[in-house]
Amino acid sequence: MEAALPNFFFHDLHPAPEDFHAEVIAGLRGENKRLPPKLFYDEQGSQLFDAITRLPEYYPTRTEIGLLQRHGPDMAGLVGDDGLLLELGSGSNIKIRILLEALRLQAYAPIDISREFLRLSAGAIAQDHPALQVHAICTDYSKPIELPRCFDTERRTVFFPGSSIGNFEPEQARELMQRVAALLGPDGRLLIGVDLKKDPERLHAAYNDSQGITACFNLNLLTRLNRELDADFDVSAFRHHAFYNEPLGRVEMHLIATIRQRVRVDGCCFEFQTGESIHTENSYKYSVDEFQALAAQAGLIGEAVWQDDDALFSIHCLKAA
Ligand code: AVI
Repeated sequence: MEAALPNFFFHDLHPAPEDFHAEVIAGLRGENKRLPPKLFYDEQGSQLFDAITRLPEYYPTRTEIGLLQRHGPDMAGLVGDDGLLLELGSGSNIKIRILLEALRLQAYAPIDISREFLRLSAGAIAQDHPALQVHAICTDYSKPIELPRCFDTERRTVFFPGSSIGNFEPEQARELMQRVAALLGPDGRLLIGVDLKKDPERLHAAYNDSQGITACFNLNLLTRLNRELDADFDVSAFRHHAFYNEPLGRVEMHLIATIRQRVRVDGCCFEFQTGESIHTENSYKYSVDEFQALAAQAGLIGEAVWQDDDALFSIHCLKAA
């Protein structure tokens, strides 16, 4: 733990590269090859994701920001004063800056797997809010989180924006929300952004942008494996593929091998046929009722839900049942 400013603390619990190794090898060994989406977020991947959030086709970020601007005071009323707010997958800090205008917090704990990105964005919040204790935690929040001991505040809010919950399989999403419910305690609230089901064409455009930034984001995963896991992917021999799988209610992202090839990852060998895919991400879309039913299975009940006029995106406020 190090202090850059008197109110800024950085807790580095980043998983070691060996922790990724087993997941990557197991994912590529299966009959249907897959890689976990959390691997997107190295420094370059976080910057590419930031660029995605500004694309004209990618409506979720600006729509969620609009909801926070419009309903921030109502959210603050439900969350209450002087508590701790944990943000899962904090990334860049645009959304929390809007909430901080409305909330009166004692402490803010952004949690993200991308170390330098987190250090910079959380440090900037600490600088601009000298009365706020900022405890940045670099870790994989898809696993159970050990909170530093300084977090004994009674009132806890978890802010989980961006519809990152949609990147989990519904069963894993339920487990994650169950862990969040235990963290919240009786007075806590979960404020969670959830992308809504909508016209498939709009979804297709959001994940197949005309500038090709989403394609770069997807392909960067292979560059990362080359660098960090001693792999030898020829990145130019794969292409981005994304589509809405309507029966399953999710956008799927894949990397498709354009030629037959053999790749080595950390000494292990993998064969690819032409057209074979590595499934890199699912992004589930939920109606308000579907999401509330999932949250109920995790022991959370809805207190309020906000959505934009075009019904593109929702923010739910949930509390322990
Ligand atoms: C972070 N997550 C919610 C994004 C999404 O929309 O599923 C990641 C993303 N993938 C492609 N574009 C954006």
